[in-house]
Amino acid sequence: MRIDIITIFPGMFAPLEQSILKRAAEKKLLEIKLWDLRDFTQDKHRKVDDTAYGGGKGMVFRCEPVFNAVSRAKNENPCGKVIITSPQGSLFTQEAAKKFSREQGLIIICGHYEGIDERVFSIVDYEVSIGDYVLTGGELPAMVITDCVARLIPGVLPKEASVDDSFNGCLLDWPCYTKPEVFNGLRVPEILLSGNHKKIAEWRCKQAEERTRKKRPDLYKKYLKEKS
Ligand code: 4H4
Repeated sequence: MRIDIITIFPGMFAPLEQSILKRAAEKKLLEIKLWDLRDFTQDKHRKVDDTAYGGGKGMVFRCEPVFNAVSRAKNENPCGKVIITSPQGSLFTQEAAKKFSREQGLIIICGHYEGIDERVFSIVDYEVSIGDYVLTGGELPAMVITDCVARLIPGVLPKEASVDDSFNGCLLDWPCYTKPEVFNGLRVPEILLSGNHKKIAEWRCKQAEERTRKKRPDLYKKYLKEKS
């Protein structure tokens, strides 16, 4: 998958060059290209924003550099769906990540703290929020979306890793343990040492149900509804 990210802070994306995403790029499963929005301005000051028509405080992202950057990205990622990160967007969920991971490509515009010329949304396919809180910029949301989508691309996660993790369906993950069997007097549940895989699977399902009921009653209600 090809993911193009349009941003005024390309230096913020170093985390995407590490770990699993670095290996995915090396395996040619994922290609991430950053575009500095300032490279698509026409003035010597490389202005990406300007004062708002109608007055009011704050600056607004100009549409021309964004249109130019998206057009340039489309040349290399012609099937890329255009996403803009914004607190006003649809909430990003694991289901949305699965949907995006099935696309041939994504072009992510990092939203701006002040606002974006409304005409930009005429070229946007999805306006996406990572949660009901306000950040200083859309770069962290772009990294969250990229990370969550990329790990779903077949072959990106090590084969022993679990794609089937929390938020798959409606249940949270069951508790997990590793060596030692006893630590600070805290024991690993005997069932996990039994070797009885059927019983272990039953215990894990019960634990996931109980954990979801306690921690995320909203998800548990959805789980019961889908189960019935
Ligand atoms: C927009 C900040 C508007 C402040 C923003 C204002 C998110 C999020 C986000 C940069 C944008 C912020 N993006 N999920 N949550 N002027 N982006 O917070 O209304 O105060 O995706 S304002």
